[in-house]
Amino acid sequence: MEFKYLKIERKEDITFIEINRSEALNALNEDVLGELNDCFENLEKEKSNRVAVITGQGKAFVAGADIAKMRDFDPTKAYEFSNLGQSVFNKIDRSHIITIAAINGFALGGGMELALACDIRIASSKAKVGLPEVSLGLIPGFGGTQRLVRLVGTGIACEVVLTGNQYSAAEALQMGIVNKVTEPEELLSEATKMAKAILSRGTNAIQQAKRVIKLGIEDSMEGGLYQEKATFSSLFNTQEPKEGLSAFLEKRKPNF
Ligand code: DAK
Repeated sequence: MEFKYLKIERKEDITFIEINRSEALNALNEDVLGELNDCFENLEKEKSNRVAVITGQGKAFVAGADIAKMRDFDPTKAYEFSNLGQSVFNKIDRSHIITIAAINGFALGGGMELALACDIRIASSKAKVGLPEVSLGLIPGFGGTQRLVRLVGTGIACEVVLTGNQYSAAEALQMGIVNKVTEPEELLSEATKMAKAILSRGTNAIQQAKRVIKLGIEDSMEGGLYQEKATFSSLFNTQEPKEGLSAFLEKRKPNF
């Protein structure tokens, strides 16, 4: 896969996606969003793509949606742009591929929304996160108002969205926005370690677990529990539980 703004590398079964639009701190315009869409569409065709790490080049993860681009929007154009961003981030959120955001620097506005669309967030101690849209007379438009509240609850989501403040990695950890903070030079190795742990587990199990977790957020407790038992049961149509359970009883590593 060749892209102008994305550098894709596959190492040890992990796909690394680096956003590289350095002249604008990796800000998201239609081209970058289009490439992210095409990248996931391609990765999803291949079952062996199971875990992806998304990061940014330089001092930013992504510094937001492209401010220069948005200045001349009318309501129709704004709706189309929001629709494009939401559909790309939904694709990432709902993908069978498990995604880890390795937040190397500024993850602001659309950048934080991209990180929120990923399944797991690891931040460098130098990262800064926030949703500054209200300081530009906007609201988050790529899913931030909805994903953040589901992740951290209404109180923290209201603080982040309504103040537009930026938060350090340590603050983001305390608020439950990121899973983990590492030294900058250890960011990718920590993401790799987490990716490898996931890759070592049952292939169907990890994909179905992600699917059920995400379905459950949208559903009632009852609906989510139904999905859980139906999926738990359907895994027994595959060889994975047999192998996993036998390996435990035979005191060996499973070979999924
Ligand atoms: N868009 C475009 N260019 C950007 C940018 C961005 N978001 N962020 C930075 N840049 C550009 C700068 O303009 C500068 O370009 P030159 O002047 O060199 O040509 C270059 O990147 C380097 O930036 P700085 O010189 O500012 O770098 P500093 O280290 O001094 O500062 C910073 C870094 C990240 C603190 C600062 O650049 C900054 O505050 N950037 C803006 C951050 C921000 O406000 N992000 C949120 C954007 S709003 C919606 C759809 C989507 C959204 C909302 C609604 N609908 C359609 C309804 C989403 C909105 C957003 O994401």
